[in-house]
Amino acid sequence: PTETYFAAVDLGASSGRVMVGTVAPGALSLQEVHRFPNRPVRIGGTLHWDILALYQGVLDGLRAAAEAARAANTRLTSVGIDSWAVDYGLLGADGALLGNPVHYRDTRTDGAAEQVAAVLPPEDLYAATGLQHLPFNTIYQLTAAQGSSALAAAHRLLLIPDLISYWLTGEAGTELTNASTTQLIDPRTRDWSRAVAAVADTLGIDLSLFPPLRHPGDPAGELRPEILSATGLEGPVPVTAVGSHDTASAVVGVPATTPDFAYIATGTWSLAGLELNAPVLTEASRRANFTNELGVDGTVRYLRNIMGLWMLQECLRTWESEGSPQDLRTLLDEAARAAPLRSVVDAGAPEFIAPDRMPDRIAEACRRTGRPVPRTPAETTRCVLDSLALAHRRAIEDAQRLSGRTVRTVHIVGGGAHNALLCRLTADACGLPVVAGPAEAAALGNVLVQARTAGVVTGDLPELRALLHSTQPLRQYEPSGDQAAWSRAAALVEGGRAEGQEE
Ligand code: LFR
Repeated sequence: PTETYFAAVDLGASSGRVMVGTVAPGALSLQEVHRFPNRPVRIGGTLHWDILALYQGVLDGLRAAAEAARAANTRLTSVGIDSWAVDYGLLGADGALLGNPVHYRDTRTDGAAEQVAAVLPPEDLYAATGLQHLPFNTIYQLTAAQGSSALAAAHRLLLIPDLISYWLTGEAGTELTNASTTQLIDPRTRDWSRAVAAVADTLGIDLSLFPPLRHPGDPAGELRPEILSATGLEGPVPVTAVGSHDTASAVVGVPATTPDFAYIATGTWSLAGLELNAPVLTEASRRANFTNELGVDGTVRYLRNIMGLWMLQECLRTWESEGSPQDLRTLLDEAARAAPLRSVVDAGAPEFIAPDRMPDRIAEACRRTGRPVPRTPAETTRCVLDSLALAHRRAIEDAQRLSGRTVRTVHIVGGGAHNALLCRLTADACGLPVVAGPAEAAALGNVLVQARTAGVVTGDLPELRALLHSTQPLRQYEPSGDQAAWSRAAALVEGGRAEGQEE
């Protein structure tokens, strides 16, 4: 057949999936062959990832991918793996996993930022790594893990996609886009930061635990014989390094047709910003809490983390546990009719990172800032979506100001592209047209990098994006509504932030 088949493993904070991407000249399609829940487990007061369940989900997915390829009389050309960032597993001298990876939302990092700041001031850390301050950056996790028996026994540290890749192939590497979220990488050299390395000993961080860096498009081994027999795949099947940070793959998956775009990768998080050729490491950028994560093909993902649909997911979970489960569709319909911009909170605030009691915490934030407290689930939902739209607007404004670039189109990719209300409110808040889709941008970006490595597609990011634009269903939202009302609401959130916590 003229079609080539690729498997994309995409692990998100609430579910994992294995997709089969089919690529032919001028054609690109994606089929979900397996989706499985990602259910973190709290044990002994610590929140963990159930990494073995995720691994099993990957194997089941690869088996389904093998069937899909067989049904089309072909084989998989390669496999690519991406997941959320910053978290890692530790391996002992014999290669055994030393405990379940700790979830980035766990509170073990409380206080770690102060410890790091005492050794490397925040200004210097930002100048060296360009990473926005998030309490869970790997540098803080490693600082917090100091003295733990697992870290003491560790011979190797693998970021989540690298860990899955290692189990599938037996080969270890540290993929660069994801490594850039550790806060141990210099975005100018795209290598380990010398400034951080100089203080690593003092912080108890052993950089030699990381296997050598590899880049999107690099070979990452071949599926081991026992994986082939467990999944029914016909070997050899290479694993190709992709943008293994899901957001890096999602940015590849933005179907932009011009360079003057901003993107918002929506899902558990909203990652809103620009694609740049060089990092912005100014003090203004640090104060605005903008990050310079590394992207595919030498790019920089200049963006801010915004709470995203996590706030709504957590509300739904709370309502359900309180015995009043809500139907999301009905809730969104009601929220669309609810009074606009009545209650707004700062959807960039770290106070919303931790799980549990989300409706109460939103109500508390409204109360604290003198906003009307949402009374119903629909009003809370409207508050979350208005607040996200405002945070999107602020991120895109700040990104332009700090980078000197101008944005004419906003692309919403990821799960939130299905949320028509969120897309419409974002267009209104930004006063810019929004192009929504594809929802599976991360898997598509993953597939495209594999396909280019295999020689099935050619070109730089604009060519890959042109293929997305011509093959994926997209929806356009034109801005409407009352710009002045959005500006007033933005000023209110801004005021609340000035009085409240620093970002
Ligand atoms: C999105 C994401 C974000 C990262 C967060 C934590 O899935 O990868 O980019 O900041 O999860 O890892």
